Amino acid sequence: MALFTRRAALAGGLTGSGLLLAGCSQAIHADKLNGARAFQHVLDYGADWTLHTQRFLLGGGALAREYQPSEISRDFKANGTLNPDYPAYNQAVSERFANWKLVIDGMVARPLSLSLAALKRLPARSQITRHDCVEGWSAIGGWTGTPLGLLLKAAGVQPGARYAVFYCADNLEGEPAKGGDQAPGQYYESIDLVDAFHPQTLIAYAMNGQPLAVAHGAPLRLRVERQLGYKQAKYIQRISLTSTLAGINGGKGGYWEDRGYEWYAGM
Ligand SMILES: Nc1nc2c(c(=O)[nH]1)N[C@H]1C(S)=C(S)[C@@H](COP(=O)(O)O)O[C@H]1N2
Ligand SMILES: [Mo]
Repeated sequence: MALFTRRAALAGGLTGSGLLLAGCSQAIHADKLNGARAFQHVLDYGADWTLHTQRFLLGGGALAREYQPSEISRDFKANGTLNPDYPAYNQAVSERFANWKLVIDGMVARPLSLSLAALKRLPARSQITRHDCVEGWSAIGGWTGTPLGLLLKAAGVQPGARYAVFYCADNLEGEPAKGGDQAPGQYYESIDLVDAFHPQTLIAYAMNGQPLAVAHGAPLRLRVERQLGYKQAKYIQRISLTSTLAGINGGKGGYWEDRGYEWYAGM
């Protein structure tokens, strides 16, 4: 019953977001994305996203619990990097991320480079969920963003791809790498394609109705709601599809995983 209600709510929400599609192809031209062709897939996908969601749920994929607006935590602690604070990032903050690009590459048919504005014109989803950090605190927050599955569908997942790897702008140990490259100490994360296509997995740009604050990962962060806090990569610059995590930094699929944490941080 609870599942059915949530499913109905989800379908309703997504139908509503379908109304945004009209402005979508314009956005594509304005931002000179990789031609409108790739984004026809987003449009198509938006149209049958409800179907995908229902299939997913009927297939047994559970949704993380969602909360009411009244349950949102007044004080959502920020953790890990609170500000990448280096010249290129500070410049981006001062431009309100007008020139920030989200790159989607690796094992995709059509690599994408999306501005924040282009991302915001795509169908969005909002959800209120609980974030659990292994350090022993939790907080409930509202997130709005683009379903990752929709972006990956637009990029075209190549056969053999198994993981989505998220490259962040912050380096916890040294000089930050540029534009989504890797360097020792650079924060990164990864999830499998089942979680990547989960309907609650978002590339979030807003928290509690406001643009994401720097402390919470501006301009873009991952929400992968069935997993713990360290999987929720902040400051995302690049998402790359790969068949293996070997060869990426420590090879364990994430900054904390390389330092001993579980790769699958299920709750
Ligand atoms: N890029 C980046 N992402 C990150 C971290 C980080 O240090 N850098 N810390 C992780 C941890 S341990 C947690 S609990 C959450 C904290 O998110 P918040 O600052 O929005 O609370 O972000 C995760 N994602
Ligand atoms: Mo955490």
